[in-house]
Amino acid sequence: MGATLTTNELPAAYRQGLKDKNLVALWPLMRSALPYGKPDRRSQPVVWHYRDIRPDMIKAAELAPIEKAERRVLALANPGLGLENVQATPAIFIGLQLIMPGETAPNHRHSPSAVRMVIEGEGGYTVVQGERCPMEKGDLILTPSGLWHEHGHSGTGPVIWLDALDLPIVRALEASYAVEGEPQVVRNEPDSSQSRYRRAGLVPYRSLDTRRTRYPLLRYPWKEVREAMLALAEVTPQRELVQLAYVNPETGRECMPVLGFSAIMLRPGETIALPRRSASAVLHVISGDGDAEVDGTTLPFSDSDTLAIPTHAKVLLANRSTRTPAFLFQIDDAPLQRKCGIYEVSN
Ligand code: 1HN
Repeated sequence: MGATLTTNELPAAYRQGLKDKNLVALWPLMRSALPYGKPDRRSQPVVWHYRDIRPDMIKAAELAPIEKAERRVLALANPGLGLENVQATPAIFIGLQLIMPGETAPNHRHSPSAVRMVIEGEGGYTVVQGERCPMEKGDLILTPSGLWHEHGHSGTGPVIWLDALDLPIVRALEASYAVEGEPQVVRNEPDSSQSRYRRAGLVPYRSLDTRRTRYPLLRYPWKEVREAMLALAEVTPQRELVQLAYVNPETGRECMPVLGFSAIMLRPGETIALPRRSASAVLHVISGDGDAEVDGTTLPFSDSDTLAIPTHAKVLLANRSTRTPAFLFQIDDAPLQRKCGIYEVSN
């Protein structure tokens, strides 16, 4: 393939004529739109250490009163994508949110979908569409597009959680907006992980016949996910990844349309490659110490750290402990990529 023409090689009058008519010659842009062989990526492999962020979170309680902040969030922004764009990866927004005892983050709903995972503190809860979801460390709580949600804190000490949203996608579609609402009326029953969907493999009978609820399960308690991971690890051969996907219990498919969620366990002393995928990802360390080698960059991680993994990256994960497992929570854009027909996996 020979060198392609640049815009400057076109006669000035022709260029001006195109501009005046809102036209653009594609041939000089072809290679940046469609790079050969592999995509150009601006996203960098990044690690955000919780120990560095925590003091800034606590300080935010003074600097940003909840009444004025609406949501007290520090965004984990990938420098390769421009900090002002608040993207951890091109599809994934990640923030850390702080709520203090007695505070409430007011009721609202919005077009982007969100999930939360608690990092520290007890007594936090999120009400989603009238369902009160307690937030214990490691629990995954969904607030899908359009569902009312508000947060509260009835315990002591700070509560800090990780927020993940498909905001960059919804913003790119110029479809991002929110609506504020009155406080919700909370249903007097436990969340559905403790009632209707108490156990994997069992669903309310009528769900076989009736039109399915789109989001039947909003809370995935870590206590149960952890037990399931330990049991899976027992039967998973060495050199095979111990990984569980969070799915919709009625469809068995991904629980949200754009972002996907899974838990990874690194057994004591284990070093293992992730499959190489076209999806970008964020890894959040629920517990453990180790190293992630991402496209040749080594990122050390400990409890509550968060890492950005660019699309198509080569990832090697190592658990530094020979005694305890490490647990990682993975957020990726594989569901969206599957829908677009662009999802690829290789080993
Ligand atoms: C949002 O609504 C929440 O509801 C958290 O807690 C983080 C980040 C960007 C836009 C909206 C929440 C958010 C957000």
